[in-house]
Amino acid sequence: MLEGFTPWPEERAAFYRQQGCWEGYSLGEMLRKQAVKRPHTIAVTAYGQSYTYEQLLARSEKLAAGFQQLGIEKEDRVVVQLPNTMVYVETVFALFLLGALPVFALLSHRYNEISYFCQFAEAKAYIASTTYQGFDYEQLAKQVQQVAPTVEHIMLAGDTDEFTSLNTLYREEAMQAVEVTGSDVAFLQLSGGTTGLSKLIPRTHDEYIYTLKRSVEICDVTADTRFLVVLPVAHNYPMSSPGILGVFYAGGTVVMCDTPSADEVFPLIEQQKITMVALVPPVVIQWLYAAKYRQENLSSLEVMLVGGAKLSVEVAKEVMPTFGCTLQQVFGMAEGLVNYTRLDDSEERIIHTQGKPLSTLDEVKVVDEDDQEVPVNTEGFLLTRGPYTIQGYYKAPEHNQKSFTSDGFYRTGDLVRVDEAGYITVTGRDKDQVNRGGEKIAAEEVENHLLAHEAVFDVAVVAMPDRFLGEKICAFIIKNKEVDKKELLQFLEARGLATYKIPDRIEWLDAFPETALGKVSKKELRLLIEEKVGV
Ligand code: OOB
Repeated sequence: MLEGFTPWPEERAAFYRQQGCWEGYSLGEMLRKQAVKRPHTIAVTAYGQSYTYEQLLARSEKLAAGFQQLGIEKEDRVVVQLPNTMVYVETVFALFLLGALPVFALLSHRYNEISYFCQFAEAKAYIASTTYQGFDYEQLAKQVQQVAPTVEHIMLAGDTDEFTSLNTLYREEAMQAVEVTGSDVAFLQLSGGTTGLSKLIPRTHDEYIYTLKRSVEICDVTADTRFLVVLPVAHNYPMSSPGILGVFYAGGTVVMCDTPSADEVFPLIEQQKITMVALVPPVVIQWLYAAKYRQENLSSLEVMLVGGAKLSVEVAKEVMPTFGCTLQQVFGMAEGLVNYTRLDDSEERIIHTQGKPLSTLDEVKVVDEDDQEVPVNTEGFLLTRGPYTIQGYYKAPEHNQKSFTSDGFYRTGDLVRVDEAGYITVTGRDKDQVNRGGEKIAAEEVENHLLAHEAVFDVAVVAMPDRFLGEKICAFIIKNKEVDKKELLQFLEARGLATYKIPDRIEWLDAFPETALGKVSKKELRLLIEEKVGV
């Protein structure tokens, strides 16, 4: 078993198997099954190039053979930082076939994050593009190489002199078979993080495939589904709720695009007869606006999933009349629990709630400060346990003590209300995090970087309301010598902090408001900035 992975207690694992949740096969096997069942169906289309299930499997196996020749083996960690492209899909399946573990980095991650993932996961390899959207990942790879001695291989999509080009790794000779079972860890996802750097989330093949199976049933994904992925596909949501893997599970077609911009996407929806999309709230707002002036025929759209951050009731109300498709809210987390509104739910429920758990075996508790359950329809902290919610972060025993109860419930840090029918409404958050249009930022991480600047005496990072993104990052700073905002932001950039974590606003203060216990009152700071921005 992978070191640093917290397994389910034996009794509960046996129960989930007996209930038929965990079926014992791997994600690589899932693709193999589809390649036999529907070899000639198009699995994925990206920028004019399409692969059938048979072709996708063949390409992934060839790449797996190349990885194998380099010495990449089962349970080796491989940091993957690729855009929504064919190469992404092939790379990820090649690693699944080998039982190697992708660590899903985001394109916006920089030196700070990538070097940490490589070091912490003791990665054997790092896979990225050479350049993408103006950023030089080859340069980043050089810097990472200096500080991550376990990284033996750097492979880039594109031409590279310094490193290995992924193109050169596709082998004609067959890969050697590797036994990968359902109970093996499939990959490491990133947590939004509440303290310091992101935690890594180990997910097994069994439990992930179970989420695909249930998501496909609930979202009605079939072999006829044409799913458009526009969000960064490394996120748990576009990957599996139902996401690209759900579509592969059902034998449908994934169309990949690397921008959610309506100008590019609307023509694609018309041309590709897209039936399903998964969006975050800011993209919905942009699409609603674009729908007023754009002329494309979007009538093929049947379902629009929206999640990752709270969708306001006002925006939710407009989706169905504007796009003529069903809105499906999804409230999930990379740690596990995923909730959906159901396609046949009343409009009232679809607009006002974030759905109910994907499985009847998901246990959901809403508790007060003392971990006591609160009555139905009362706000409280959401705790959960179930057949696909992790039992612990990767190699983080201390953090796990805080994040899980003694009987294995995950403390989500979300404030919710649950109604008589089990439908959840997200009412707030009890974690020190900013949810910037679906991207999660741990306040403490940004604070630590700012504190490293000599002019910063103290700092508190909070969420500030934003009409479009829902929330943005505001850093309140007490300075001990003159410094301007621009300099501080450049300082963060130079430290290699991911772009989405750079504060949107800096406010100077002479002192911080305090709680009765003498701690910085972030609640008051939030009120202060709310008043200022007046959203
Ligand atoms: C998804 O996963 P993560 O890990 O990026 O973020 C999880 C957190 C939740 O704990 C919650 O705070 C927030 O994101 N969240 C929502 C939400 N969906 C996620 N808050 C309010 N309303 C929603 N609909 O974001 C994720 C993973 C799988 C499926 C969907 C989203």
